Amino acid sequence: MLSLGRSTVWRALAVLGASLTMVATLGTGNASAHGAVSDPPARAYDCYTRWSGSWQDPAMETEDPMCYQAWQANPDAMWNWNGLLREGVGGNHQAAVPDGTLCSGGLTFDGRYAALDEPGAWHAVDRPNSFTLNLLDNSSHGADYIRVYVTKQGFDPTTQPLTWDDLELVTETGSVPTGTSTPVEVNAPGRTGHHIVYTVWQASHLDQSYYFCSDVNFTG
Ligand SMILES: [Cu+2]
Repeated sequence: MLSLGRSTVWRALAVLGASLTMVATLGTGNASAHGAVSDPPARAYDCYTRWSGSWQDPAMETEDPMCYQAWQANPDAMWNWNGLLREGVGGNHQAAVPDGTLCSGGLTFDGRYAALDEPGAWHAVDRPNSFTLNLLDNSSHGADYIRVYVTKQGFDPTTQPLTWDDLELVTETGSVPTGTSTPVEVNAPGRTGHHIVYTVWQASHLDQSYYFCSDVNFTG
C-alpha cells in the first residue's frame, strides 16, 4: 500500500511538473507575441538577439555599452523586445510619445524601455540609402499603416535625444495584411553615417501602436 501510495504521489508530482512546464511555455509564447522591426533591428530586439545568451557577460560593458546599460536598466525590456507598444493612442502619436522619449514609446509600461532613449554609440548596421525594412509580425496583427521616419542629416544619435523635429517621414504604407514578416521599401537619400530609423506600426487587430528605433550606418 505504501509503495502504491508513493507511486501515486510521484505520478501526481509528474503531472504537476508537466503542467508547470506548460504554463512556463505558454508564458514564453505570450511574451513572443506582438512583434518588432527586425531589420534594421530595433534597439531592444538587437540587444536581445545579440546578448540574450550571455547577458551577464561583463564583456558587454566594453563591447556594446548601449546594450549593456539597457540590460542593466531593465532586463524585462530586453526579454519583452516585442512588447514596445501603447494602446488607445487614437492616432495621436506625437501627443502620446513626447520628444526625448520616442525610442521608449513615450516611456510606455512605466518606463520599462527608458534606457532605449539614451543617446550613445548604439550598435548600428550598414545599409545603403535605399533598403528594405522588415517588420516581424509574430502574432499576425497586420497593420492599418506603417510609418517609417529617418533622422535628418546633421542629427547625432550619440549625443542628442531624439525628437519628432529630427525626423523626416520617408514612407507610409497603406493597410498591410497579416503575415509573420512584412517588408517595407525605404528610401532615405542624402544621408551618411549613423542615423535612427524610426518606425510607427499601427496594428490592425485593435488600437495598438508600436514604436521602434533602429540604428543604421548609411553607406551611400
Ligand atoms: Cu500585440
